[in-house]
Amino acid sequence: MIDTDILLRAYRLMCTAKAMAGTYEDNRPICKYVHSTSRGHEAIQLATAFHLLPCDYVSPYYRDESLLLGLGFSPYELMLQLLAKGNDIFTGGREYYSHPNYRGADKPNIIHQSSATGMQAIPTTGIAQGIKYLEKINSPLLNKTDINNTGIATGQLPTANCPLPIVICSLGDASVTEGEVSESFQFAALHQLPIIYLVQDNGWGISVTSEEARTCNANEMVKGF
Ligand SMILES: Cc1ncc(C[n+]2csc(CCOP(=O)(O)OP(=O)(O)O)c2C)c(N)n1
Ligand SMILES: [Mg+2]
Repeated sequence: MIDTDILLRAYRLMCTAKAMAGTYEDNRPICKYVHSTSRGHEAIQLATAFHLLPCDYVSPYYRDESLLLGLGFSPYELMLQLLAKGNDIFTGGREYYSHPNYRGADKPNIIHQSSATGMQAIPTTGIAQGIKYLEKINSPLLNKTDINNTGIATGQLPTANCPLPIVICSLGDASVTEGEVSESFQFAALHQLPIIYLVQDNGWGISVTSEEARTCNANEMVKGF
């Protein structure tokens, strides 16, 4: 049973995402840069965000606006990137909307995003490879999250309160047809890396339907691995 406080937090953020999408649509002449909203994807994105700890790594894609809200970024912070403002916290207004990067003790780490779809797969899989290596040599460099203090902790071994980091690579269904993504899946399965590929399957890649673009979905594809 999910705690009522968590459900209320999620519902408020879903309403926030809906209001933001409506605001962008209503102000097309101002929001003239490319933006995709998280409409219809809110629940999975918020559920993902709520599970993440500051020691974790996440590579969201351009549709993961609700995930960013769930991590604690504010609508104002996100809109600074939408409007290409110099004080955008991610890239100083040099990237499309919802292309974040972040390195701080309070939230999971986000590496820089490319605007080419699926390109986060290989570098993000590389993070998982690095984490596995640090685990293997029991390195003090491996950051963990002290759940009681909700801060970063370093130390030799994971404990119940200091779990090991996890990596999330978020993808759309159409990007999974790309070679880079296949290469990442192969490598992660082969080396059993600590990564979750979150594929948000909305049946579309812009104007191309899933039937026009692929023979199977991501789940059916990875069963072969
Ligand atoms: C390498 C590359 N090819 C094409 C594009 C143009 N493009 C942007 S979004 C997109 C569709 C991606 O669909 P999907 O991965 O299913 O994500 P969705 O938008 O449906 O969530 C395409 C083809 C791109 N950005 N990068
Ligand atoms: Mg899609």
